[in-house]
Amino acid sequence: MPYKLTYFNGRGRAELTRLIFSAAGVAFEDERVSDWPGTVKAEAPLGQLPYLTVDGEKMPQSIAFARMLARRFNMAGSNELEQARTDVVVDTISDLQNSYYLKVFKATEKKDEVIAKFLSEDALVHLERIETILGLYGNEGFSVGNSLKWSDLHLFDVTSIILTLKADILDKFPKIKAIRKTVESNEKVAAYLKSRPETSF
Ligand SMILES: N[C@@H](CCC(=O)N[C@@H](CS)C(=O)NCC(=O)O)C(=O)O
Repeated sequence: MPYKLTYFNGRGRAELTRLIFSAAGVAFEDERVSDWPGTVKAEAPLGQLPYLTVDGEKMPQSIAFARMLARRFNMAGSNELEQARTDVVVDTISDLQNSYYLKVFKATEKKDEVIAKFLSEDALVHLERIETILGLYGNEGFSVGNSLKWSDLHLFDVTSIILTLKADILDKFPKIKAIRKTVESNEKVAAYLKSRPETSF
C-alpha cells in the first residue's frame, strides 16, 4: 500500500486524513500505535503523531499532509481561488479544534467547569466564525463551491467532538448542520463511519 498513517488508537488529529482516504475510496494502512513514547516517538519526524508515510518519506503535520492528499484526490478546489477559500475554511475550523485541545482536552482539573466555559464562550465564537465563512463561500451543503471538499470533512470531524459535549450546540448554525448532512450522506464516508472503531478520543 503506498500510504501508511501512523497515530494512536484514536480519532484526534488523524481522523481528517482517514475521512479523506474514505471519501476518495483510496486504501491506506491505518497504523495505530500503543507503545508511546518508546521507539515510536524517536522514529517520528517531529517526535509527534500523526505522520503519513508516503513514497518512503515520513511526513509530519496533519493539516499539511491532509491538504496534499485532498489535492491528489480532487477535494481541494478546482482553481487557485477555490483552493484558497477551502484553506480559509479549514483554518477557521482548525482554530476551533486547537482551542478544544488546548482548553478542554489538556485540562487536568475542574474538567466540568472548563467544558462549560468552553461551550458558552470559545466554542460559540469559533462556530459563529465558521457559520460566517460558510455564508460567504458555501453553497447548498458544501463549504466551498458545489462539490465535496476536505473542508467539509474537517468540519464534520471537529463538530462531532463538540457535539459529544453538547448535543444541541449546532442548533443555531444551520449551515454547519447542512454540511454535516452532506458528509454523513456521502456513500463512501457513511460506510467508513459505520465501520470505524469506537475509541476514547
Ligand atoms: N500540528 C501537529 C500537532 C501534532 C500533535 O500535537 N500531536 C500530539 C497528539 S494529537 C502528540 O504527538 N502528542 C505527544 C507528544 O507531543 O509527545 C499536527 O497537526 O500534526
